[in-house]
Amino acid sequence: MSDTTEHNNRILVTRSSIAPLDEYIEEIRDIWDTHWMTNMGTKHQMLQQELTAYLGVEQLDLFTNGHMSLELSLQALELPKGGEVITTPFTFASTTHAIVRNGLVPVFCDIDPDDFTIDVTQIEQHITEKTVAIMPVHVYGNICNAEGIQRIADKYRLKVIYDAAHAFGEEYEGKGVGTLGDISCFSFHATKVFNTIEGGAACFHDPEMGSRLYDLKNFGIHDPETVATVGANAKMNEFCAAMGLCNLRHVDEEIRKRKRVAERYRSQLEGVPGLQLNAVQKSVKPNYAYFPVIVEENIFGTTRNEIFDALEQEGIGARKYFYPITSAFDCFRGKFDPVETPVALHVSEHVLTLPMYADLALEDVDRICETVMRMQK
Ligand code: T4K
Repeated sequence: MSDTTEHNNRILVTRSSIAPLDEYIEEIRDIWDTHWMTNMGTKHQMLQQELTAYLGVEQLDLFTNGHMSLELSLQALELPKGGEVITTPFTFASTTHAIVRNGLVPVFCDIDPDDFTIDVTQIEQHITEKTVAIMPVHVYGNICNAEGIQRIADKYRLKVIYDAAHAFGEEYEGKGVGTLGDISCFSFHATKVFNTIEGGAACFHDPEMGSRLYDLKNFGIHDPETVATVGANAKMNEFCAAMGLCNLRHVDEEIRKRKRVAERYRSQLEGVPGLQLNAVQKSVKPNYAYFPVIVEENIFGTTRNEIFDALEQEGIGARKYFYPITSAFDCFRGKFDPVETPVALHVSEHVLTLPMYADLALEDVDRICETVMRMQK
């Protein structure tokens, strides 16, 4: 549902970054000459090249959205139907849905209470003879313990597919986060640090994987008379790729501006009893994608929901990313028990993601913090 009207008057959880209109018009001008609007045109090819370099990955392919990059990546791995994929329920619907829509079974592992990514110490207890893969999430841009995950994957010969939807442009120990695992998938949705309106990418090492992914995103068509495999349609069009080319020129500045917003929040909320801020991770170059706060009502004095309502009254649209956890979704009723991941359940019931975007005015950050602090009892 559109909230355009609200958007003009309220502060929402995020606001898309868009390159200057003139720049976009210039970028799409030649589409009117060529009439080439989709099917891996020039813009698609350029964006693919530029992102491969920017993200420091070996290979990258573009998709219509982050979800299709995840869903088709799992399919490209050709995992046996009914195989179990160890993942976390503290994420957006997409992660779990990608597993289920592939005929695979999500097995939910709990999360680390500090950075909300998969708790590596608990992965092995979920491994059975049916386990085929691990699908961790760099939630809020917090990087998973990739070394620990890879050690387990190597020991049990499991594939690792990272949901890196939130982790655009981040580095771990100087290496692009997209290099982790067998495949890492980014989202370029309008709400992300870098957007192509809608879009996504899968990053991988194995060129064979590239061919399979390409087939899956383009009907398995090799040439007009050869359809080699049964594929879907998940191609990024030229208008989205053009938006990506423009936004990529500004993304470093966007991240710098987000850093200012995050620092302003921290200067006012850090150390407040009962408010847990997102972990600052060592060896990680962050992108400041989200600003989550965990509210412990027994210390702070009011609940997450009361703060959410108070912000609403001030015209501030915070969000409860990610409540409910995916194992508690209506569509999975009776299939999973959310209580089995107590940390994820607790965090989802206490988390508030405060507005975060590059152009958020620092005075607005102050107003948001004042509203939160007024609720302290
Ligand atoms: N994995 C993870 C961990 C993810 O978080 C996501 C997506 C995916 C996979 C899948 O990637 P994609 O297939 O989406 O590429 C939003 C986004 O739609 C979704 O991309 C994102 N995660 C999720 C966390 O957030 P909603 O339903 O909360 O979006 P919505 O429409 O309520 O928008 C939130 C706010 O963003 C609005 O209040 C205002 C602002 N906004 C929104 C739109 C659509 C804009 O400023 N411009 C816009 O065009 O899901």
